[in-house]
Amino acid sequence: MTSTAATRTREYLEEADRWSAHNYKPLPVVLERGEGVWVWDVEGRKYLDMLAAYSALNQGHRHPAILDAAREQMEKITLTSRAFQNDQMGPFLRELCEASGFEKALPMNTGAEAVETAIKMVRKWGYEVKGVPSNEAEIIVCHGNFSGRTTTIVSFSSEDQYKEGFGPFTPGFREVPYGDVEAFRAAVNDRTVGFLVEPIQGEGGVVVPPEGYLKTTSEICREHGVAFMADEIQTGLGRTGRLFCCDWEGVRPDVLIVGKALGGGVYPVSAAIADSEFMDVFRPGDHGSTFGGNPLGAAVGRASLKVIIEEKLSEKSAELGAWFMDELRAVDSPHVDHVRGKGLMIGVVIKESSGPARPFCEALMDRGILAKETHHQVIRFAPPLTIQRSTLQDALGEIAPVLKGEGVKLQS
Ligand code: IF1
Repeated sequence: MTSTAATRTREYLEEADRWSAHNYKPLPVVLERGEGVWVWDVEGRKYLDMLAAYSALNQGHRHPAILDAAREQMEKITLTSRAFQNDQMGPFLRELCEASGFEKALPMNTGAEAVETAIKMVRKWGYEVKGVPSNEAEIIVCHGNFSGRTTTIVSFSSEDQYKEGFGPFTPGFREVPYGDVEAFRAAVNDRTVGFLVEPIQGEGGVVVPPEGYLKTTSEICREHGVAFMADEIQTGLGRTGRLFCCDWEGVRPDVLIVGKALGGGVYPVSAAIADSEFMDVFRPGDHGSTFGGNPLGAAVGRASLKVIIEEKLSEKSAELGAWFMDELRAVDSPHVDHVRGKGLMIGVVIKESSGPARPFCEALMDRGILAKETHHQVIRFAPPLTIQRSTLQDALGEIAPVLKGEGVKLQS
C-alpha cells in the first residue's frame, strides 16, 4: 500500500515536471483535498497548512460560507464582462469601500493586476492633478520589494533573478532602502507621484520596518503631494492582526491594494482602492480587464470579506500571533537567529551558519506541517486565521524539535 502510494506521488511529480515550465521548485507533496487548516496528499497523509497559499487562504480551505456564495452565484450568472453591468459588482465594491474607509474601488483579478492598476492611476493623477511634466513621473519603491511578476513590476525589483533576461524594463521607478525614513525623504522630488510600499515585506523575508516608518513616510507623502500606495495584498485582510497592516500605525494610504484573501482561496479577486481624487482619473477605455468585477468573483469577494469581519479574524490573528511568536521565541535552538512578524505573519530566521531554511521546511513536511522558506534563511509561518489555539499548540510540538535540528539535513 505505502509503496504504491509513494509511486503515485512520484508519478504526479514527474508528470508536472514533464509538462509544465520549470519556474518553481515546490516541496515534493501532491495535495488532493483541503478543509479548514488541513490538507491531504494523494497518499492520504494529512498536513497542517501553515503557508495558506501565501495568505490567500486567510479564511481556510473551502470555507462553507464562501463555497455557498460561489455555488449560489454559479447557478445564476458567472461572467458578463464590463461591457454590461452585473448585480454583484456594485454591492461588492460598496462593501469593500465601507470596510476599508475609501470612496471607490476598481476590481481586478490577480495581485499584480491591482498593483499595475495603482501604478497607472497614480501616474495619471500625477500628470493631471499634480502637474508633473508628461512621461516624467517617478514612483519610489523599496529595496527587497515584491509586488508581482509583470514586466513593469519586475522592472523595479531588486532581486536579480526576477529581472535577468526579461528586459528592457519600464522606467520611472526609484529605489530606496526599506525602513529608512531619511533615505525616503531624500528621494522625493517634484516628479515623485507615488510611494509603493509593503507594510511588512513578505517575499523580502517577513521584514517588519521600524515602528513609525509607515506613519512618518505617509506624512512626508502628504507634505509633498505624493500618493502613499500600500501593497496590502499579503498583509491585508486580517493577516497581521488588523484588517490592514497600515492600521497598526493609524495610517490611511492614498491607494490601498488588496488581493489574495479577497478571493477566499476560491477565486482570484483583487482591487485598487482610493478616493475619487485618484480614481476619477480613469475614463471609459483607459483601463480594464475581461474578468475584473465579474459576478462570480464579486460574490466570492463579498463572502470572503464578510467571513473576515464576522469571524473577527483580525482579532484572532493578533491574539494568536502574539502568543505563537512568544512560544517560537521560547524554543531553545542553536539554529534560530530570531523570530519576527506581526499577527499570524511570522518569520523564523535561521542562522547563516546553519545553512538555508529549506531543509527545515522539508523536516517540517515529514512531520505533517507545510511551511515554505522565503529568502533562503526564513521559515514563514502564516496559517489560515481560522486556526484554533490548540491546533497551534500541537503544531509547536512538531515545530520545536525541527527548529532544534531534529530530522533536518543541515546543508551548512
Ligand atoms: C509567486 C512570494 C508571497 C505579494 C505582494 C503583490 C503580489 C504578491 C505583497 C502579486 C504575490 C506571491 C506570488 C507567489 C508567491 C508569493 C509570495 F513568495 F513571492 F514571496 F506571497 F510572499 N504584492 N505574492 O506578496 O500577487 O499577482 O501573485 O496575485 O509564486 O509568485 P499575484
